[in-house]
Amino acid sequence: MKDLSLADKKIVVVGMGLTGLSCVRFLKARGAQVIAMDSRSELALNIDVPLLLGDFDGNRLNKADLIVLSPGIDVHLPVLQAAIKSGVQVIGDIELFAQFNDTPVIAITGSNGKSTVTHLVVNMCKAAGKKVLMGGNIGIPVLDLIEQAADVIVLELSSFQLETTFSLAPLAATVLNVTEDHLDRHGDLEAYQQIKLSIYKNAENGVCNRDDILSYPVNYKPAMSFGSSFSLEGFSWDKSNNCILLDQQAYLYADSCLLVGEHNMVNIQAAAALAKVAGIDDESIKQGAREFGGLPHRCQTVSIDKGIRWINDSKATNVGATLAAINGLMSDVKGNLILIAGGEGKGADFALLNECINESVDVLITLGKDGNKIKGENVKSYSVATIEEAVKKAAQLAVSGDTVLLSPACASLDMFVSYQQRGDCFRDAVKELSL
Ligand code: UMA
Ligand code: ADP
Repeated sequence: MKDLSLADKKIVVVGMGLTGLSCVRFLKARGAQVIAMDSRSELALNIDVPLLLGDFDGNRLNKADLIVLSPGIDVHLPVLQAAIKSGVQVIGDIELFAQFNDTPVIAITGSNGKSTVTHLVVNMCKAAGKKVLMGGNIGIPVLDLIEQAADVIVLELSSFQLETTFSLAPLAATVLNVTEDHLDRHGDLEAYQQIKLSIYKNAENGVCNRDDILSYPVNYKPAMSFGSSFSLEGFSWDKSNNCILLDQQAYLYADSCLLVGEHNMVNIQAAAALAKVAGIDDESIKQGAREFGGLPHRCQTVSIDKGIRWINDSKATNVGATLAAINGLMSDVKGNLILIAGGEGKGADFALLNECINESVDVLITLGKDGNKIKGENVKSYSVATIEEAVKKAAQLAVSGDTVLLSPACASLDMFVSYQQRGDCFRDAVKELSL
């Protein structure tokens, strides 16, 4: 481990969620003088450092040697900008990790597919017999990994995390795709895109999506590329034979894999390219890909009842994910497609989704704060108040051969504590139907 001294440094950790708590543990263990802050007015925590609740204390922030910010807190808050102006450095936990870690890192970002690709890469490394750790936005704070011995660490990174990361130098890195997300936080698409692309800055091997212009850096030579189209070089997709190709040669047939949908074939390519440039052999890559069945709440079939397929894609929290679900599943939809969508729109533009609904969706059921922005012309549309009501409505309308897809294109936080809770409610309501 690199030996940078934190002893006696005055460090303020802002935000006492998973990240903040891991930062406090890490910094305390290295002898720093830590103060914790959280804007909640009440919070009972078992931590051995002063905890300041309520409005962030500008005086304390300005006097710090370093501020470590949680990803959910906007670095543009005036009180943080004032501290930066007065010369205090603000970093996130990933930056702190980067300064102390010396295990090779494979880093994954993108608007959609991060968790799926992270798990795929982990599976591929495991198949090769490597000791592999996984962390970051996936739900495991990176500083909790740093003491553990490993051959490789696979990190899922969000734009919130990358915004406060400056010196991470991954062995392999990718931006899977860039479509509108988190614009309420980053302001506009360009700002969000630039934060995502910063993952390539110090990367030894960049792995890029040829078919997604926003995620492909200008004047950059990737180590490998992937995409949903055919290509002479790198990983590509042969749609007529349902096969992933490498340098034009058959590499992996879709029907040998548990994952389904064209977007997942792109995810497998991305993971394979990352693993390959990180030195994993082809047989292990293929084995890791074949055996991965997908994560809950991502295009997951929760029931097939009376010939109706019910799919939970609650993790589709932005327009790009819902477009991928509709387009990726269309070839398997035999009857009507009934879409349940809506929630907290995060400032997104729904025009592309509404076009896709016109073309591919037969019945639209909307709910939530921004549900009324999701529309289809000449598409039977219903507005409901709850997921349970949406499921009941869909059950009244569906017949054998139809597919009911919950793919909200919105965050869940206007109605649920998480996308998991939204997906679980959907699954439970579907189960109720057959009782
Ligand atoms: N807080 C404040 N003031 C604020 C906002 C929050 O004090 O203005 C406090 C809250 O009271 C709370 C703490 O900050 O005590 C929460 O911090 P956080 O929101 O950064 O959440 P963590 O628990 O630290 O979890 C974070 C990521 N959360 C976010 O980026 C919002 C988790 O990603 C990640 O798994 C975890 O670190 C470990 O790395 C979640 C997420 O929703 C899954 N990510 C977004 C996404 O995937 O779209 C980016
Ligand atoms: P993330 O971690 O980036 O949110 P997930 O793997 O959890 O990504 O998938 C989130 C949503 O995005 C799911 O609804 C899933 O069906 C969809 N999705 C997965 N891979 C892709 C992709 N390559 N392109 C577009 N959407 C995708």
